Parts: sequence; structure tokens; C-alpha cells
Amino acid sequence: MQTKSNILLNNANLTALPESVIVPGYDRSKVTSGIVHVGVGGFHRSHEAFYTNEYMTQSGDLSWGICGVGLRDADRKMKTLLEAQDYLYTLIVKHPDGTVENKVIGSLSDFLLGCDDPEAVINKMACAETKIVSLTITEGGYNFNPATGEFDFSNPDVIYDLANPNTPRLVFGYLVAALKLRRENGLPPFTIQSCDNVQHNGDVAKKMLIAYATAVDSELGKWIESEVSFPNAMVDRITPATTPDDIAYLQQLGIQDEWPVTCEPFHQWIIEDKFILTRPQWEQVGAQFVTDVTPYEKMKIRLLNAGHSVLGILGSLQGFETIDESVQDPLFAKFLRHFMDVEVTPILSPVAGINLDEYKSTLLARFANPNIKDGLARICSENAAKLSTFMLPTILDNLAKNGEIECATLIIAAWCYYSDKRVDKQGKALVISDAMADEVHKLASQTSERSTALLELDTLFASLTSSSVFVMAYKKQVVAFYDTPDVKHHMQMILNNYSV
Ligand code: CS2
Repeated sequence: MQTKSNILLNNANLTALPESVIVPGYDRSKVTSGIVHVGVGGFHRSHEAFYTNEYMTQSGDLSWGICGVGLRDADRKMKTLLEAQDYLYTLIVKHPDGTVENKVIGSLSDFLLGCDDPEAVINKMACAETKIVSLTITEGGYNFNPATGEFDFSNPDVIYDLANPNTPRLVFGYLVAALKLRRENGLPPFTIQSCDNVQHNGDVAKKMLIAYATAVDSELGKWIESEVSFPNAMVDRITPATTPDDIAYLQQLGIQDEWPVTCEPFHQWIIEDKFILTRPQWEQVGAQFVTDVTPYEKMKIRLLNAGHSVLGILGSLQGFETIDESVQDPLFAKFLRHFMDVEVTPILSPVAGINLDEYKSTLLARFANPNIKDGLARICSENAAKLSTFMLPTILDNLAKNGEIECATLIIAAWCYYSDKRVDKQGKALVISDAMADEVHKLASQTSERSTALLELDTLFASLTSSSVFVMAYKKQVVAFYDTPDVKHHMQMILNNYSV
């Protein structure tokens, strides 16, 4: 509840905030926006916007403000609330020992909504001040067919965008319109910086954008291919969804912030150093620039993100609510570590400067942070796209070298049951938010008649169903799971078999 004594978060009130709250160490009125960011969710605000805030504070180089962009009506709430706060928000960093740091982030300098005014977004991206367009558009946002890896031209929004290039719906329409304008105006292009958990995220963004641009104008496609740079990057910081308790916590400190962000203390950003124009020296505030990010991103996506899916799916069925609750169960922790050691580590390449054993132990400790209440509903949202990015490639890699696939296969079988029944062990309805939920449910619910019905979902499983080893392993797991739908029983069976 807002009381009279609460200080509204905005520019004018920055000096009135309690001393325990760290405020931006630069003059916000002098900030210009060298970055346009599409997809201003919690993760962007705890990660890139945080790094950029730190960089502007430390360097005094104020040309790196971020103009946030939302493309859909669903982004209106974020725009409206942030606008009322001069785009300021509090980052609440929660340590495992209960210590909390509160930091007001000032790097967001504007917010445009594409569905209201597409031209404003295109012009902003096309203006000379913009050096980088960065993206957090989620795994599904790259619009590729998971089975073929090719741009999905059958998407109705793509068909719409091709017919309406000045009022696009998808990010590719905006990027192409803006790059076209820059080219016509004799300006160099911007760098496109992907911040999503997609392996080779820059390469994927490049492939999709070129496919789309070529369909618009083949010359423009060629120009983008030769002139635009797409650094690959590994991004990491656990950022749970904001809850009313987070708003209430700040109110107790006397601050009224309508949409703060909470996160863990750990953060990592490893980026390929191939920017066309200037860029923030993010390395001064902890980012790492490398020539090849491949081993880092593979390690992170296959261990952390897949680890989240392991806990998310099994934990949801068990009736757990959060990641820390799941990993604090010793059997869950043991199973997760087993999956990491036996099914993921063998398919990773050595990673310079990283001790994998320590990395995995740190992950388990990060997951167990009791102050980060990372909801399983967030983790399981868009499970279909996440599993095909985080988990299925690990099964494929293991099949190619006769490696173990038992744990990952159990996850797919458990996900089938989860998608079919949509309730936890106690019969409580699961919150499922997935663009593919209906398709998955339809096939999953035929499992009792045809045990491998889910595998008929070609967009996900086409490359796996050619392996009889996988199909047989899945059949065995899914039949056993439907027979005894108890996740702990199956985790224990795998662990027992392994130690025999
Ligand atoms: C999570 C990520 O649900 C998910 O995809 O695994 O959001 C994860 O928390 C971040 O990638 C951490 O860096």
C-alpha cells in the first residue's frame, strides 16, 4: 500500500531516497541513447541495463543510454509504469545470506511502443545516435522452425510484415525497415546484439534477419550480410519474476517503485568483440570480451538453463513452487548433479579459465539461494522452445557418441505427463504458459493409446526419432512414468542403476 510518506521513484526524488539505496552516479539529463533495446523484461533490466548503468557511473561516458522498445500491447504496462518513474527502477540484489542491496538503475532513458507508433521505433533505430540494437526476444522470438533451423515464412505475422513493411509486428520487420533507412541515408548500420539463451545467438539472429531481408529486397539482404555485425554472447543472471512482496519490501524502506526487479548477485556476460561502431567498454564493469563465445554459451545453456528445466518439470509435478525449494530436496540435487556430470559434461569442450566442477557446484549453490524465489511457472513457461534449445541438442550429441541419455529422456517423458495431465502430484492445476501448449497437450494426451505419441511433434523431435536408441529409451521411460507417476521413484531408479 502506498502511504503518504513513500517517496515516488523519479528523477526529482533521487536525492531524497534513503542512504541505503544506491542511485545513478551520473547526470541523467546528459544521457543520450546509443542503444535501442527490444524486449524490456526483468532480465534486460538486471543484466544489460545494469552493466550499462555501472559503465556510465564509472566512466562518465553518457552516450549509452538505452531506449527501451516493446513491440506488443502486452508491453504497454511496462512502458506506462516506467514512464511515470522517468524510466528509473530499483534492482534488488538478494544474497544467499539474506543481505540485500538496493540499486536504482538509470540507464533506461526512454521507452517506445511499436504497436502504437511503429514509425517512431524505426526512426529511432535508424538515427545516427543509435550504435547498437540489442535484443531479448526469447528463444521463440527468432522465428525459426526448430526442425529445420530455417526462418519460418509461414508465421502469419511474417506474412503481414512482408505486406506492410512500414507497420511491422515482428522484430525482423523493424530491423529491416531501420537498416533500409540507414542505407538510404548513407549511414553505417548498427550492431545487432542478441542477449537471449540461444546457442550462437548472434549467428541465429543473422541467419533469420538475412532470410527475411532477402525476401523484402535481395540487395538489402546482401548489404546486411556484408555490413552488419552480430556478436554472439553468453548472458547470465537469475532474475525471478517481480512479485507484490518486492514492491512491498521497497515500500517498507519508504520507496514507491511500481516495477522493481530482483536478482541474484552473480552476473556474467561474455561477448564476441565485433562491433561495427563504438561500444560501451563493458569490460570495465565485469563483462568479458572474447573472440569465440561458443564454449561458454554451450556450457551455460546446457548446464544452467537445462538444469532449470530439469528442476522445473520434475519439481512442478512434485508440487514444488520454486527452484530453491526443488534443489533443497537432496534427491533432486543429486539427480541434477548426476545429469550434469554424466550427460552434459562429456559433450562440452574445455572452457578456458573455467573449472567445470566448480562451475557446476556454483550452479547448485545459486539455485539453492533461499532468497531467490524463482517460480517454476516462470521456468516452465515456453517449455517446448526451451527444451528444444537446452535439452534436445544434448540428447543428439550423446546419441552421436553413444553417451548416456537416461536423465534427459526422463525429463521428456515427465514433460509429456505434465503436458497431458496438467496437474501436480496433489492434483493441483499447473500454470502452463506455452505458445505450443495445445499442440503438445493434444499429442501427449494420446500417450495411453500410443506410448510415443508426443514424438510425432516433428518440429521438436524430427531429428531424434530417426534414432531407434532414443525412441526405445523414451518408450521405456514414458510407459514406466505413466505406470508410476512419481518423479522421485524414477530419479531414484536412474541413480540406483547407475551405481550398480
Ligand atoms: C531460465 C533462465 O527459464 C529459463 O529459461 O533458465 O531465465 C535463466 O534464469 C537465465 O538464463 C539465467 O541467466
